[in-house]
Amino acid sequence: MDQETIPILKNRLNQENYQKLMRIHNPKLHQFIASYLDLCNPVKVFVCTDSAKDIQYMREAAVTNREEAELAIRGHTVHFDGYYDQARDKEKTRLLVPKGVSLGPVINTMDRGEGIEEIRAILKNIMDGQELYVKFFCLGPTNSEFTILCVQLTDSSYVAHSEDLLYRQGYREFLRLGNYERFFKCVHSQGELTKTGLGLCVSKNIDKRRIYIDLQDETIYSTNTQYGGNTIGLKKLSLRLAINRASKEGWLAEHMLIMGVHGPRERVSYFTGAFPSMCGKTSTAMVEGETIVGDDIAYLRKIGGKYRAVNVEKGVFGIIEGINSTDDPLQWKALHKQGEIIFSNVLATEDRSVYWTGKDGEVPKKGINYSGEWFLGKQDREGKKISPSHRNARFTFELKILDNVDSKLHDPKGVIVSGIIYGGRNHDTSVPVEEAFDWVHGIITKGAALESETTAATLGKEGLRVFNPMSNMDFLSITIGRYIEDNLNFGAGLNDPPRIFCVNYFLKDSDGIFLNHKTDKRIWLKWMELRVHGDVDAIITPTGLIPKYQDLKRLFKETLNKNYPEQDYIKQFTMQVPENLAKIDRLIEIYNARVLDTPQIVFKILEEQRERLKNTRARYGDYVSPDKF
Ligand code: SPV
Ligand code: MN
Repeated sequence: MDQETIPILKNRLNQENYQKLMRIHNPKLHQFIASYLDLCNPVKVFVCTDSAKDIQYMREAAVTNREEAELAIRGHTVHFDGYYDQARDKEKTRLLVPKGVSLGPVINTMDRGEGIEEIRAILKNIMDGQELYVKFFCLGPTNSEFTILCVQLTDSSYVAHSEDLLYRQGYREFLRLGNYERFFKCVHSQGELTKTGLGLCVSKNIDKRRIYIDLQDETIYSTNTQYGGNTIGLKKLSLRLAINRASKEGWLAEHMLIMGVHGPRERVSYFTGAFPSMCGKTSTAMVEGETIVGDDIAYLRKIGGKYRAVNVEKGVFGIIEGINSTDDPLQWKALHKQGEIIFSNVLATEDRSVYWTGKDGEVPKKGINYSGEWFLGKQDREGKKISPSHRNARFTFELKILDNVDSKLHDPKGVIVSGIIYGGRNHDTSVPVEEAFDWVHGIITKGAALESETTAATLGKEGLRVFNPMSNMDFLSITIGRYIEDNLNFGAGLNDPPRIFCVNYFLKDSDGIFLNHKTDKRIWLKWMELRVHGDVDAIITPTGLIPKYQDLKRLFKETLNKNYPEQDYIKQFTMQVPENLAKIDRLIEIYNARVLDTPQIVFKILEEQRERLKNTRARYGDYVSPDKF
């Protein structure tokens, strides 16, 4: 061991914390911690074990440090991020790569040497006068082939508290594994603080916000920010490390939900699902009638010829906007229960409760939010109306708070996956649900072809189609071509590869009215579940396999007790040939111009689909009713 390590630790940690750390026989871990104590220079260090007492310490610290304020319901707290610190900072999130390495024109990288030098300068003495928390976590279930251990250093008790809700504790795993060297390392500092509403502290020096990910040393740096997506090292920041590691080792790390879909005779079939933001991922994962394993990140491995998945997390950091008692009964109930929940960037009301946009009931006239004192009609410096809660306002809770958590959440072997869902968003192109012909066709025309359409509610122009392969674009740490290749290869060697589907909840008619109700997704799930067991037939179209009317009619009746008129089916499942051809043109353009290493097979499969669409058009015209096939 480095000569310096032990004296530094002895000097900076009190007896109790020093002993907690030394119980783990891991020189590399000790050295890592010592080096950042030296650099960041906190006044105090707390080493958090998995004990209830230590977890309680973190919970209380978040309130006493004024990073969270207690609400009327026991266990509920509110946290604010700074006005300009409300979302992931894509520009300042960089992958550090050694000289000569390129990840293509789309992925944001930076020279490793320069990045480390810059971040070390920012980190120097950044924790002056602050307490540093040393936390141990486990990505994936403990004691499993999937497990990756992580250590998080942070001066934010909100970050530490959030991670306690979102991830499995890892101190015991570190003890058990002893000299385990392949842990992920996360260093976070919120930097200097300033006060906002309720006297809560927020990061002050947003100009020095940096999120750097060192792929070589598997280390994450995050500074001068609090927003979870920038600071919770174990979430999307570790996902980038995991994608890189997985690619070398032949498994996959995906931006995916995992859920149990309940079929006939108590049969449960597991699905994974990738949806870009605002495409219905969380509402699918938590849908009534099914069970949830995870809503955000999955690790996937081939074990004994089977495709197995685990949830990397054990909690949810979910968007709260729009949650109401009618459309989201399970989330609604969970959010009103006693128990640990952190509400972030919502409106705190006079009665120490919270309001978010779209919640049942009236909009309060005033309260406190991420802009400070808030009142109806308040505008920001640019004259823009400030809504009571931010569009990206969130809740953080443990999955176990939900009534429909799946019993296999912590299974170290994971669940066997029988279907994969890619969920896009377009108003005019894709049918509500469709199965791919096979693995390769699915990965390419469903996964690698994922797009989401910007809406009036998102920034920028409405109706733009944003390319987002497997909904993982923001998190890729390998080239796009290699990532698609990894996904294609994953199917080989599986005894019975999962069927691949796509869904689109956002189809509209020519008057701009949605063609589906929010609850219709329950029917698509039931249909997919029957398909993976070969229990229903399907209709072959140029783009895939679609449901037969009679099967959907029966499922609507059985599941929702609803009549499903044939005219609705025809409208929803009409093949939109010009729009599908335009989508192929867009994809080929992107894969030619913006991806430098597109596997040839991508073009081949897309061209074949184009041919099928053209033949259909020659025979039946532009818009083809499903009964023609
Ligand atoms: C997402 O944006 O996909 C999220 C939230 O799940 S964040 O942690 O910000 O990535
Ligand atoms: Mn996500």
